[in-house]
Amino acid sequence: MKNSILFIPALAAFLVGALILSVDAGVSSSSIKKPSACSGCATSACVCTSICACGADGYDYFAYAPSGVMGDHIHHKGGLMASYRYMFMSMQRNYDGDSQISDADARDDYMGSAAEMDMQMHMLGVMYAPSDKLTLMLMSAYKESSMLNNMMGTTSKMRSSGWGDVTFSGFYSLYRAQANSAHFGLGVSAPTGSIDQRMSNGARMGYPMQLGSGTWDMKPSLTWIGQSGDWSYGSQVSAVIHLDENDNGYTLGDSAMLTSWINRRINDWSAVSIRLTGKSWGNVDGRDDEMPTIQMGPMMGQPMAAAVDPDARAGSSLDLSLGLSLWDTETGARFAIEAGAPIYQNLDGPQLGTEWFLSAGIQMAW
Ligand SMILES: [Cu+2]
Repeated sequence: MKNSILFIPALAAFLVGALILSVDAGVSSSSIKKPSACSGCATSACVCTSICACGADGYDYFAYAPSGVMGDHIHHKGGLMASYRYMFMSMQRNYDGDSQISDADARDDYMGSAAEMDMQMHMLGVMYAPSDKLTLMLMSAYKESSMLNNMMGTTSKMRSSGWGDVTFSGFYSLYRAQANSAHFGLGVSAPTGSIDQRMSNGARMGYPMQLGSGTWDMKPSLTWIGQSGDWSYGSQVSAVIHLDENDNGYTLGDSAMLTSWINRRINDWSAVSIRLTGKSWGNVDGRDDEMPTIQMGPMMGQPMAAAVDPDARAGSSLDLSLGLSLWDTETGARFAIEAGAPIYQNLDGPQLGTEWFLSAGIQMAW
């Protein structure tokens, strides 16, 4: 784990270095070559956000959000895109409120505690625009999670893996001008992911180890993107609203997020980014009766550990992340990577806090 902790400052140093170099080199919009796919496009006739005045369909990804942002862009009529994105999140310490607590303290009101958790996601997405106003997106993810538990002095690791929920979204263009644009998104997530992942003893794993929400969910979002010379920037506000109750008797907490980013162009095929994300999410409503409870004593019937406690799930956080984006001006391929960590988190504890996260993906547009 030492290596992973060193990774963040290393990436930060690299990105800051690249940013300084690009500023030193005095890259200006006039020195940026128009991608060849954009050459036939007269600036005055185009209605898009990009510097080359062709937007994503001209394979200039400069105005796109960093890797970790979903639904950040729309396409021109007939535009098609396929994407693969890998996401990783590491949790290594328990929190109560905004302070870290020991694993022993995390067991105070329980018999066990989680000491570590890793989550990985392989996200596949496809986008298609039936018109200039509307872009459709279908997305799902294969998830792999592992959690290290400490139950009265003995540690054990549990794992879950499988496909998560499938989200179908529509993004509607509110306006599009040369320097900025805005769109509204509405996603509907179907409960295709399992909420029945079990431990070797047959009891159901805790809420964060399950693969889906078990409910139909609404995912509204509003995105704004702007651009000025070698800088592009944007902001997105989004929410996840879980509708009714799932088959196991609970509803995951709703969440809301506001994220804002700035990209700095390095040359006509790369950019670096910095992003700040604030989010807040609620506790589980109801409870899964097949998650383990304490079997005797004064706490009988209470959740065995915080991971199976519906009232130890809520929180809020402020995350800082740095990214690098590389694209091919000829083929429409983009590679983007982003990594970050919370600079503040306040959790309904005891609850594992996020240590750092990463997302890396490739997109291909036609
Ligand atoms: Cu797309």
